[in-house]
Amino acid sequence: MAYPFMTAGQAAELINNGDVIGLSGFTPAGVPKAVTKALAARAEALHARGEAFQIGLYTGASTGDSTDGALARAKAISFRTPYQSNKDLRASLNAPDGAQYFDLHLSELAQNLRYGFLPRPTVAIIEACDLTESGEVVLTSAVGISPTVARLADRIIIELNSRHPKALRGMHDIYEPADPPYRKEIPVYKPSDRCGSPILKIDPKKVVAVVETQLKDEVGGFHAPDEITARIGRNVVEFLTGELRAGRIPASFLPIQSGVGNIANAVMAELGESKEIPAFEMYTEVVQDAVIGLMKEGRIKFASGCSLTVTDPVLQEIYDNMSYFHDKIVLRPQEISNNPGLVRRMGLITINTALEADIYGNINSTHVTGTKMMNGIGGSCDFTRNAYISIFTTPATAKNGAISSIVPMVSHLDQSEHSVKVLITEHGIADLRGKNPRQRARLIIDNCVDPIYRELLNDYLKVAGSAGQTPHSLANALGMHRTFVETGDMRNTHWV
Ligand code: 0RQ
Repeated sequence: MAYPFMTAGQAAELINNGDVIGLSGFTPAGVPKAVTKALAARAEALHARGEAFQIGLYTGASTGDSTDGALARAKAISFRTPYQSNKDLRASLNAPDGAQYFDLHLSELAQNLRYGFLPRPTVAIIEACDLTESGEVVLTSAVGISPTVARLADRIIIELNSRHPKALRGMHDIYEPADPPYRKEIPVYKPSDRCGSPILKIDPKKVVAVVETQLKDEVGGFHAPDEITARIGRNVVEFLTGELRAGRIPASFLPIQSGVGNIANAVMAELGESKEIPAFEMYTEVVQDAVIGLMKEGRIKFASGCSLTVTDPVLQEIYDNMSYFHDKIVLRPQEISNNPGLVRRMGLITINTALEADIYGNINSTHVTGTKMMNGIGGSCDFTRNAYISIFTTPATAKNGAISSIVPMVSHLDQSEHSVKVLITEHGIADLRGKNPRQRARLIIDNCVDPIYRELLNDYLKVAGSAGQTPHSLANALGMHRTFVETGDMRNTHWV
């Protein structure tokens, strides 16, 4: 059939106030960029005429500025889930009258849409590198929730992006599980197993627009590892090599999941350099720059992910060397890349980053001083709760020492003490397995807290007293946060 080719502006005209849009992509990789930007311009023009225009927005995780940024600035988003990292959207969702945002486990979004827990997407916008007349779509640098939104939506807009080569065909593994009570075991037993189809099959009759683009993924760069992130990475390596020597990790090693951001990138680089850790596989959601570097060196044998969240030069390197990378990477829907059952089955070693941890091992990855949303939980809980060993990393301080990342009680809870096995900062390792809360507090304060905060936290334990399984002084538990809000520096804290 002949598809309706048109401009991004014309395609944006096909989207109505109140539509619920599902986008391809995961993080800024593979996300549509042309129609969303045109949609933001359309919203601004309509708002200037006094007309209402807002859409609900789903995608795999975060996006880039042409999507979340442009639409947030245009006040065009009524609700958004499951994860974001754009500064303008962040400002909007933290404002009382901004976009409604709900933070969701990434593995759950597609099934929540199928179950009818969330409004059904009416329009899917899918970035593709190839599209056939019979409705075979080859996705680009990510999968995300594409299979589900393309199936549930009434209308599909394809952004056909020639930045990505058609040779990507075969790198994706598209599989949508049946819903309960008919769901079966997902047949993935090791990271390189495939259980689905290399193409996404859509109903060609639903395609209302095809927009040709050449736009690059808007993946931001990483800070080069610095002394602190390198020390965190070396501590992760020290912990894992100790586990290998003790025989608690098999000599062939186990697949690694690694989170998002600068610290995760630096930790991967240190893991790659270790002489004791054998070449390993990744079963993760975001494949970041460091993973590709280690793959070239043969340190990473295979990576299963949901996206190639790599900077453009690194993406180009993959595309220039497709014969090398094609059979070493598989991109899956996030309900498979982050599937809790598969995480437990394969025995993943998971490494994620905290904004803050408390002395008992609870983790806050999302809310600054308990109120202001940073990004979201992403897939961190999908992995942590089901890991073989779950590790959390964080620099011991933030904002030049004005914040201690380790506090008496987290101001928001994302991972509970029951799921967190190991906490690591640049100062050391707290192995929390089999420890009671008092023992955990001792290990975390002695090994992980920055020396400038050690006395303060030891004094907290004194005011907390000895009553209860998990001693706390309720008058002081959030005292470090309160002091930061009032004075800008947690070092001014005095216990009452
Ligand atoms: O602020 O940006 O103004 O400099 O937080 O901190 O140290 O650069 O760390 O880039 O690794 O991000 C938890 C946000 C860490 C990320 C988080 C400030 C600090 C800095 C960033 P600036 P760093 P990273 C799979 C897993 C949740 C999702 C997840 C994240 C900024 O890792 O979003 O794990 N994780 N997904 O100064 C106030 C504190 C702070 C603080 C740091 N205690 N209070 N500010 N900062 N600690 C991937 C996906 O799901 C897609």
